[in-house]
Amino acid sequence: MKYTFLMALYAMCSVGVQAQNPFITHKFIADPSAHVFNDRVYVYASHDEDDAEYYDMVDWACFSSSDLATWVDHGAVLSLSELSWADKWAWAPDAAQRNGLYYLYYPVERNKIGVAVSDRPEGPFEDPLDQPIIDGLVEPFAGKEAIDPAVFIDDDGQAYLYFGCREPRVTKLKDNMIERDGELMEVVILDQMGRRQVWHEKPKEAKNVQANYGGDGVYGEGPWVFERNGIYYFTYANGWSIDATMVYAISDNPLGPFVYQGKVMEPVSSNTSHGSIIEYKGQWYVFYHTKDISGKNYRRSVAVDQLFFDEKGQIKTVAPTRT
Ligand code: FUB
Repeated sequence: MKYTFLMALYAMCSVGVQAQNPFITHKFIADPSAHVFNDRVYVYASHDEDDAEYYDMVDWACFSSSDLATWVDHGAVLSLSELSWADKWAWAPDAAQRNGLYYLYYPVERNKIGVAVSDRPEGPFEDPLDQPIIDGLVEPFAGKEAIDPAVFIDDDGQAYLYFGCREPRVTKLKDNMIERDGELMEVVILDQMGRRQVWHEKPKEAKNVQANYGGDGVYGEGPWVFERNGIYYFTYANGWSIDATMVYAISDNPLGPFVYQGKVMEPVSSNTSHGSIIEYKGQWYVFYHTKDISGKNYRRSVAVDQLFFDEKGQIKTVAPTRT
């Protein structure tokens, strides 16, 4: 039944050339986590409801492409209705590949992260644990949000799971990818002078005045990690307001500390800015979302642009392609 449904959704959605953004237009899709699996780009993402007035998402989406121009919609790869331990808020997911299996990491209810497994990158994924691997209600950082998981597997095979809102966290994963290997650690971000960049809650009277912008290098949400030429890049949004955007810090260690460098891209139209970076066929790309189609922050659409580095490995700030 489920396979029949997915096969029906396995319709090609031609979107023309890659420069046309957003590149998925038949539904609202956000928080794109892109990966290259088997020479194909897979984008795992949130699925904003058509009439959304909040982030009340109920399932997770996946699209794939071999040319970034023509995309296959794989439908819902996992839904809240399939989970026994979560009821709401199917937010920004990520995925990883290891030992012939694919792992989907997904946050729910703003405080828990689960993992589901499939033998195919496009799913369907199933939850083998029947419980979260991160539970923000019982962890030492209780009160902060366990959202926005991002998995990075280093060349030595060690996998890391990053996540968090306002306070970025990381934990190592065991080789089976469904168990943590050790405690949660803070991801430390420093400025160029070596000073820690820490989110400060704004006083109530400051609401509406950049209340949800942490400061240039301050972590807000949406972590992503990749490695290039021995440099580990930690990218993230420095808040969720029209002033916030995707920025990055670098380190020689995937656990940090990371030193803030600057913007990955200029602010997008939506108040949230959440994306990912991959290399595909020799070209680097940044995936992100905007509200360019709907004009609504809760109804977002995914976009992709080329990304370039200078000779020192600094990211050249991307100007988002607008419709
Ligand atoms: O999609 C829901 C939330 O919006 C994500 O968790 C954040 O990163 C922001 O994009």
